[in-house]
Amino acid sequence: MGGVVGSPSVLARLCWLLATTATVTAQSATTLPAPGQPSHLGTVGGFEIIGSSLVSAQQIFLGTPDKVYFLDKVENNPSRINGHPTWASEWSLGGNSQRPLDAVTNTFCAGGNVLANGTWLNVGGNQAVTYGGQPAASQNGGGAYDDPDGRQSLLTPCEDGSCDWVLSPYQSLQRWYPTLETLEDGTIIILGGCFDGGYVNAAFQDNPTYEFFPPKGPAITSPVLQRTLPVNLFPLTWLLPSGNLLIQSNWETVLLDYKKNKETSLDKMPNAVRVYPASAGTIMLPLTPANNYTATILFCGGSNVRTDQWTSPDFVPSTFPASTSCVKLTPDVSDSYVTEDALPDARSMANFIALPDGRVLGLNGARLGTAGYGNDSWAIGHSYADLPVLTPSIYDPSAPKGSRWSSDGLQASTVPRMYHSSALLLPDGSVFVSGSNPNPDVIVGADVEYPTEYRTELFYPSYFNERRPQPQGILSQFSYGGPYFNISLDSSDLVDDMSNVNSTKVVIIRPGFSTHAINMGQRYVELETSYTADPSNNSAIIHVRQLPPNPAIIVPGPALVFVVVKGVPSIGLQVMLGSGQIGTQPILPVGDLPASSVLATVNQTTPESAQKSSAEITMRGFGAWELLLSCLFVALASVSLS
Ligand SMILES: *[C@@H]1O[C@H](CO)[C@@H](O)[C@H](O)[C@H]1NC(C)=O
Ligand SMILES: *[C@@H]1O[C@H](CO)[C@@H](O)[C@H](O)[C@H]1NC(C)=O
Ligand SMILES: *[C@@H]1O[C@H](CO)[C@@H](O)[C@H](O)[C@H]1NC(C)=O
Ligand SMILES: *[C@@H]1O[C@H](CO)[C@@H](O)[C@H](O)[C@H]1NC(C)=O
Ligand SMILES: *[C@@H]1O[C@H](CO)[C@@H](O)[C@H](O)[C@H]1NC(C)=O
Ligand SMILES: *[C@@H]1O[C@H](CO)[C@@H](O)[C@H](O)[C@H]1NC(C)=O
Ligand SMILES: *[C@@H]1O[C@H](CO)[C@@H](O)[C@H](O)[C@H]1NC(C)=O
Ligand SMILES: [Cu+2]
Repeated sequence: MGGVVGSPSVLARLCWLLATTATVTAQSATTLPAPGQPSHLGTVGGFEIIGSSLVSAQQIFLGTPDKVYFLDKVENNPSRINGHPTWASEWSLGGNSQRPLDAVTNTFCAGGNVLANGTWLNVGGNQAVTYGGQPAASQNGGGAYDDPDGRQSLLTPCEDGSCDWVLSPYQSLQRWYPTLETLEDGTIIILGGCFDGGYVNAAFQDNPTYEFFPPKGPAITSPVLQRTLPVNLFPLTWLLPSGNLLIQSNWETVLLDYKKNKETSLDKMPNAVRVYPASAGTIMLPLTPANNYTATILFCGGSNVRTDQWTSPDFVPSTFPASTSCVKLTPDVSDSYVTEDALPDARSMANFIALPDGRVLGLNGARLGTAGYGNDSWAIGHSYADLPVLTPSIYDPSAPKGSRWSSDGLQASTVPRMYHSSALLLPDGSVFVSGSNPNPDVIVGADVEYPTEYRTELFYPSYFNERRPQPQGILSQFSYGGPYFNISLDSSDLVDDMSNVNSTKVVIIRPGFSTHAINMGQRYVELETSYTADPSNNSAIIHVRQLPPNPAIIVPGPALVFVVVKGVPSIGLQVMLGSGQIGTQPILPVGDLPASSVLATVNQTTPESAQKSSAEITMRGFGAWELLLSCLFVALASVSLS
């Protein structure tokens, strides 16, 4: 045996390593208090205006369960901080109160995402400007807004009002309109952008490269970004379970193996341009045990603009119809796009939001035109888009083909959400919607068709007013692999019907960083579960597998966990995925999951019936503790043998 397993001392070290890893996991993974019920009722299927933001919501993200963070561009917002207009803020959901934050650089059209340690990174933005969005005389402060050129800033969210943006010690290349995607080790890749700005990119100011945060050496040239001028800004990018990145830019699609700097071309995008400024609605569909965590990306809407048309003097975006076309790609499996049910309304600039029940909410945007604005005679005010689409639509990936999109029962918003709008799933399952500002500076007034928008709404999905499940036993930290854990649902959680346990799902959602019709890093992963149902009181224990042992399926960092019963989600709890540190994540052996079972109906009057049925005992899996114990046993045995 020694020859197969190794020397006793190696074996003992291995077991010690395993023991310490298991102990660290066990220590940090405390159980969170069961979630409660929403604090208020909602107008189901409709919107409610909940207030006015301090800054316009060009970029938003959920930093803590209670706090939404806003980033605007440098402009003349009425709120002030440290002697200049406010360009960043924090919205407390519980208190419905706001706090100005001091983002000092111009975050105009920046990108963002979150590191494995919970700190958010904001990268890029435009040069320093003065009133009206005009370039400032000095790029190093001074002038009307005293705003240095936008580069890299960091914010570690907080619940106590103490946190603010700080400039990063590292500064990337200038990047206006970059995309940020978090990687398996919780670092962030930063792709593309341009040095100066404009409606579309141009060779003289192109930055067709990628780099990393924290830095991993000089920026690397990306051939696909080089080939796809002028429509290579905010390249649509997803980390795939294979560890490759899908990059979609202008009409091209590639897989980037960023570890080897190698790109492989897939088929060209059909029907419409999906990247900015055509700005389709895009999302990775739920990764589930049923699809073996295989990623399919959905692209809908955008605009069918020829590459040479973007810079043509004859091109009038504001009258150019948006597309209804939807296509899907499963890039780890196939090179080819598949036609999907079309959108009910032509739409550019749609935000696609993963709902906890597995459906996708599509909202915001316009029927005509694209992202962008300017002083052109044909612009609507300054807007390059017109005819807002006010009614949301919902996509159900499990519905039969032909009926996956529907706006049935959904009411229109009263607020046009044009260029520079954003949307975000909240822990209570409502969707936070804000922004719209196709203007060079703050422009408001009754005569302005598409003003700088501060009104902020919630959209309430169909489940909002239902009694929410209150699962007990959700862990505060999840590991990649490792032993399963239990959560319990009582009769009320199962809507007094034990059979609802069959459709109960435990899902993890990263709501992402919302800007420019993209929620960077948004992801939905359903965990593998089984159950032991107890007919004596209509309750159930859900046995929940930890994260799949592959951080490319869902990257480390903060996320929300929902337990969904009969399509109704619990209030999402914020948890930490992985170690909570930037770096290679520990991967633990995957523990067995007990088979699902229904306990035998025991007769309350029989004394032995208090005992659990033997079926339940045999179901017990071979978890990490058993592994550890047997490992130690083997180690001790081989030590005493030598
Ligand atoms: C996370 O890592 C970044 C980069 O090293 C660092 O700047 C930041 O302070 C860290 N955040 C926390 C909460 O440790
Ligand atoms: C599921 O995916 C894994 C990892 O890609 C693969 O090893 C396995 O064979 C797949 N299983 C099925 C049933 O397709
Ligand atoms: C756009 O027009 C406004 C008002 O006429 C003017 O103040 C501003 O400088 C113009 N902006 C650009 C970028 O030309
Ligand atoms: C999970 O619950 C089952 C009963 O359904 C129990 O046998 C098992 O020990 C529990 N497992 C853990 C890890 O708590
Ligand atoms: C249901 O009854 C079992 C014993 O029969 C008990 O262990 C369990 O805690 C009960 N569950 C709930 C949610 O009341
Ligand atoms: C779940 O569904 C299966 C198959 O329909 C059924 O046999 C089982 O009893 C159901 N479980 C519960 C708890 O109702
Ligand atoms: C439970 O006990 C009652 C009364 O003693 C009896 O009528 C019933 O048949 C028993 N049920 C089962 C499932 O054994
Ligand atoms: Cu922009």
